[in-house]
Amino acid sequence: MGQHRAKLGRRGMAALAAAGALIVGGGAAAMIGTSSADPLLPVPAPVVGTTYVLPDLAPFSRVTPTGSATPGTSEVSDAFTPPAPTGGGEASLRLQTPGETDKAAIAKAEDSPLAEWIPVAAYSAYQNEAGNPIQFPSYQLQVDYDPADPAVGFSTLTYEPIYNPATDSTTANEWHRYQAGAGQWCSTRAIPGVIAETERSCNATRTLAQFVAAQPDIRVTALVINQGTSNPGLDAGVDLVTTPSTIYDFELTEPVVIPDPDPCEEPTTPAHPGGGEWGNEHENEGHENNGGHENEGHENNGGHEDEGHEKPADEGHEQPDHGGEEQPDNGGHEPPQCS
Ligand SMILES: [Ca+2]
Ligand SMILES: [Ca+2]
Repeated sequence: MGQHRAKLGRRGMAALAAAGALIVGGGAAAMIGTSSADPLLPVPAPVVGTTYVLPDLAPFSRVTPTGSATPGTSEVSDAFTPPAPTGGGEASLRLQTPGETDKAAIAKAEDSPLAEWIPVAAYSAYQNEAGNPIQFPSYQLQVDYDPADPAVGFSTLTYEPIYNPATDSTTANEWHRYQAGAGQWCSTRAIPGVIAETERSCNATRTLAQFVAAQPDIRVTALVINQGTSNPGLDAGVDLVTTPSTIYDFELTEPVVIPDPDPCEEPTTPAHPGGGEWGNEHENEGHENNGGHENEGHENNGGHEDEGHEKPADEGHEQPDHGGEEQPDNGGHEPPQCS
């Protein structure tokens, strides 16, 4: 959008609004056109690589609790206020674990070096209600530090605000952005060189860089968004889960994208004062039909007919010796070209 805005700087707000790719969620889409008083301002186009996760949760799957764990709930919801973090649309993933043994988790397979997650892993989270106010959903990575041996190397690394009190706010009823890749993680299992047996089960934390340093072959095999067990009374949200390959944006419906209109046919272009059309026929843009221009330096100065009348390029219209011809709102003369 920034590039677009710069190019269209001369063309006024109406043209700017028309030129921006508009993206709105299903709810807001219904508002378009209901009132001319509603400002229809351009909002950022989706970041390349955004993946919308709709109520079926694909490409994630709900994790079935094992052992003594009992199922909590996981669903896409717009119930929170606000329903999503800034830039996260109109909904989020809502996780609820009312009971002590309740567990709500969704997961998807991954296959990439753990090192790739260090600069990017992040998520936004929100706490609506909590039995313990420091508890939030966690960002988990299942890893294999010995990919060559099927019997060795599995663990689950967990990032949670409770392990990162120096950087992570846990204030309720507002969205927080947690830079997991830069923070402290714990491990369910011992990992040689980085997590001792006494440190497993989240009795110690390390940075992802420390895991990679100890186990250079360590790979991520799954991404898990988890809440519980031992999170009774927690009702929380997660959105904009960033991984090395994409950003997962949980939404009730696929946002509507209104593509850029053709800049050559936009209705905001004013009528040509000489009755011609903008941008296409240069010979009709003030050279012959507007009258007087032939006496303003085209024929008398010599050579100008070649510069402005026969070449397809627009060069003649921005030059000072054609000064009287340049229009202040001439949509056809700035890139992108309309030929
Ligand atoms: Ca293995
Ligand atoms: Ca969202």
